[in-house]
Amino acid sequence: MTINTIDKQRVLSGIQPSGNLTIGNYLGALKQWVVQQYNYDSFFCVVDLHAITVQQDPELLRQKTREVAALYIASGIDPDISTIFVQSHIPAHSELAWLLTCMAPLGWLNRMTQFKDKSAKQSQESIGAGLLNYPSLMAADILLYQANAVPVGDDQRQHLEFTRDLAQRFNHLYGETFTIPDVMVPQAGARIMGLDEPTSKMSKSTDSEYHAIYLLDDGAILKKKIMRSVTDSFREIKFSGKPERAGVNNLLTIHRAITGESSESIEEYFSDKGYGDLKKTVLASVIGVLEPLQTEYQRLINESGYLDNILKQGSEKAADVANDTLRRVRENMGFLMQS
Ligand code: AQP
Repeated sequence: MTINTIDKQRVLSGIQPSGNLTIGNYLGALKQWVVQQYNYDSFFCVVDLHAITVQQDPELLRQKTREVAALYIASGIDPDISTIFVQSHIPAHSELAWLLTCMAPLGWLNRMTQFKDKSAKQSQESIGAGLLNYPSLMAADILLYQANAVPVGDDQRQHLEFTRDLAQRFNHLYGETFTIPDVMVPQAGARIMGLDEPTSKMSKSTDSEYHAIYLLDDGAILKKKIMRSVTDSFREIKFSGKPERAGVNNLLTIHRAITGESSESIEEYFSDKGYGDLKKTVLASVIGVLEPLQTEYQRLINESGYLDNILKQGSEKAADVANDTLRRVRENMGFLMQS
């Protein structure tokens, strides 16, 4: 059953303002949002409520929230076409997250890879319950907007499956309420790995200096990071699933995701070249995509009132849809409705 009444199918996605956005966020998420906004009724939020599942500095969180919203637009999300908003501006997210938390089986939550990975980095005493409940909040984000599809990188696939299972469970218990969303993972760039440790996902909250390519890194820093990236001693430039070849594979993956060229033509191009050439070519393609993005970012972050206006308009539109769903959820669950 599709609850959307509009002609276009709807998508929803978001990024946490938990640090500097990486080329992984761009290639795994933003780049495909830009293309899809013309075909779908698109809602893109800055998921600040997710960011606080690990401790954030309040001033930095505020700053990064604006920065992420500006990067959405600088990457090509058109606020005249897509709805851009901040998650915490819509209280319905927190409320539905609680309602879903109450029916999310602990066994399902405990199986989530992201929870296992992130909690392994902290002591038992310092892990907040929000980290465990992160997937219920993500389910609330998606289900509030009756999204038909969710464009995410491969790392979020498990959370999407969780959302689908929870929505089905809810519909079974309380009657048809939510659209069951499909996952949409890009073919190239679905999982970009750390430059310094190519068997781990590139993440914005990893501290190591040479781990991530940030969207706002300048040319000199990009050069330093890419030229120092981990490769191997095989001297063969080919895509490969082998862990010992992960560094070269990652550089090739970044290049393919940016240029859209086929794997075959990339391998052919590098067949008579060395790792130094590979790094220089990847550097050029990264700079080619980041330079115009950074210019646009600087232009709009300095335009007084522009961003706040976009976020205000976005949250008004988002609230209409979210509150409508929440009203139906409350009614179906048996809460006493106010007259
Ligand atoms: N390395 C990646 N490769 C491909 N896609 C990625 N995404 C993130 N990293 C990669 C995609 O970006 C979107 C937003 O992610 P997020 O910030 O909400 O959460 P995350 O997946 O946990 O991203 P990070 O960078 O690893 O953040 P931290 O370090 O704060 O946890 C998602 O669509 C994701 O797939």
